[in-house]
Amino acid sequence: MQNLFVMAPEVRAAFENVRRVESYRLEGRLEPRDVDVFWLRFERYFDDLYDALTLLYGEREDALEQFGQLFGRMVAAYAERPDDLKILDLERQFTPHWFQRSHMVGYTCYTDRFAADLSGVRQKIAYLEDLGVTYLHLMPLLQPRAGSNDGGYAVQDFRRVRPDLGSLDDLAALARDLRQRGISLCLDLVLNHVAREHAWAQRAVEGDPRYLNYFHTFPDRTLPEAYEASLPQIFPDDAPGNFSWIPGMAGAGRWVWTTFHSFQWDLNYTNPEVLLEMVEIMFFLANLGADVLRLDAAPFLWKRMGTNCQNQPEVFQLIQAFRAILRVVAPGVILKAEAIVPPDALIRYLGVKSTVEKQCELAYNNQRMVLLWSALATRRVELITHVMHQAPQLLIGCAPVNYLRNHDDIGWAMTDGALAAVGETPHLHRRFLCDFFTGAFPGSYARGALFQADPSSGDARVTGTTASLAGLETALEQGDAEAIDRAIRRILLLHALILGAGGIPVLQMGDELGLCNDTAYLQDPARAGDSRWLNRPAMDWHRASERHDPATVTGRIFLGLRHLIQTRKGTSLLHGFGLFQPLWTHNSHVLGYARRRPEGTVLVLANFDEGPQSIPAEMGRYAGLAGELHNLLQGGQPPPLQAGRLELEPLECQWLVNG
Ligand code: OTU
Repeated sequence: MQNLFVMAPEVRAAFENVRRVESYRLEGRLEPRDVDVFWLRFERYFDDLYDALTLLYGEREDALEQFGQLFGRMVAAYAERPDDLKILDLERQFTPHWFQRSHMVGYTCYTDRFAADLSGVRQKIAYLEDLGVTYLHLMPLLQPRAGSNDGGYAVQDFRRVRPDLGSLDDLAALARDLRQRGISLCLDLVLNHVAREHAWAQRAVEGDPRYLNYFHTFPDRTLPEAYEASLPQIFPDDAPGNFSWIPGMAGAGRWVWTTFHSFQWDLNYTNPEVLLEMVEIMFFLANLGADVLRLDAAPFLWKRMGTNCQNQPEVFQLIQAFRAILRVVAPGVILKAEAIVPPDALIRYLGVKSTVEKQCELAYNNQRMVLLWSALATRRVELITHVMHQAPQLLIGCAPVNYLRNHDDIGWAMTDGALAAVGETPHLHRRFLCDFFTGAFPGSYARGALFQADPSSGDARVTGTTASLAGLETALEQGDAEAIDRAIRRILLLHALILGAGGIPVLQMGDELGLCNDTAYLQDPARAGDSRWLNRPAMDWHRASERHDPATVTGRIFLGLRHLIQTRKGTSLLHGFGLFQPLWTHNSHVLGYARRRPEGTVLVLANFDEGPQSIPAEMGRYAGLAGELHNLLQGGQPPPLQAGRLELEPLECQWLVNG
């Protein structure tokens, strides 16, 4: 067996050979300078790519051939990349931290639920600009399977847009419009699985050996059971287990690996052809004009017996390969890891020491999201402060995506160790959070639902919109003005914390208007079994028309949010490059952290209590703010001080700086 590692000189020689052949082909199609740029980048990222592919596939007889194939496809995709995107690539290579600027503010929505279709989204760009959005994540929009399709995460055809949303041309036109107006487009790369109706899966069912090898399939339960022994269940409620029996598949029927639903078939990345296919889809989306690719379910890409089959070392080699390939062909495009995993695992998706700049540029900050909700329910900040203290500093060149809600559930992913450290009993605290956010706990203002309650483990997750979880739905129903006021304060407090941080804050569609839970999904058989639809309401354009009226609830939320967004954009102190220092404020209700930049420091304080609270005024000096304090969120006014203490209103957030 050959090993690419051992025969590195031969590989280099082969590479030189391919390079000559491909140069010849490239030259017919591109300006000589473009060809030079390609090779410069290829030289720069060759080692990252080579190391990753060698570790993944170096033992295979056909490794060199596969490498040659990949190479040819990179050349072709580069040759096809539109000129305007090539300029953008250059621009972003000169400003590699373009996505770290404090003007970056994201927004996530479903195309149909926001504006009917892609041309509808084009017409709503002004709305996004009004809010201050510069990054738009459109939820999966490629052709999914008919019927239940996990909100589009079961893709049947990666080369087509879902017909009712528009065409590929519409998508390219939207991407162009957004770019012209300074908004980056994020699209999903659903790379862990395909719909069972996808052509690859269909060919596999027919028994085609090439396509059987695109999936993990088994003739009987022996291996699936051995794997199951250490596998968790992602959707225990409606999709128990990790394997599905497909009668008649390849003749006698086979078990197929299906981590999520039985209609989502996991791809087999031990087969380099699968990587090649996905790389082509990545090029396709990049050349359509996507700026950010969201790597859906990234942790699951590689399976290993005896493990939970998440975050395996090969996952990071795959990401390293994807990233190196993109850096050569379309370096203006960055990767976002969708890895809802514990912090020590999450940090690996952003790169740790030796792998810095070889992993994703962005990753969801799931932990922060969960802890903010926990702090809101308990009105206490010990846990979030403790976890912030433990968290490693993010490396330069990558950024968290800070969010409160997305289209999924909230899983109470704090570790038992962290809970024990602040005196909580892990299972009781998680149980409390479920009870609190479903409104079952006495005195709770929240209105949410359970998702995937697993009686065997006692685990459950929660769904609901930000507004409903923050008490707005209950308060509106009761017509209680004070409760409405508190709910609005909670919504703004939480947003002030994702906006008053580094990384990219991303808002969930509807949160800017305080949209509450949507139970209409219960009437639709394709969605009724999935309570995550509760927090995926359709846009309410009537409510949106009230957004500038401060006398309405909608207006108070929208204008409050817009104020936070504009304040964020008005300071360089929230640029992604900064040191993050959590502080203990000597008050269990008041969260505090400092962000330091060469030009100054901002001290963020957040009172999670429903009454006024105060902290020692020396906290400012302790955080590194020497002179008089000014609250950016109050037009630069000094915060109220009383008897040597800094005062915060109920549920107030302050961003303090020196004058
Ligand atoms: C993602 O989420 C998507 O966000 C979900 O909407 C999809 O259903 C799913 O993938 C399948 O495509 O389990 O509860 O660590 O947690 O990939 C959500 C990552 C999920 C997983 C995540 C997954």
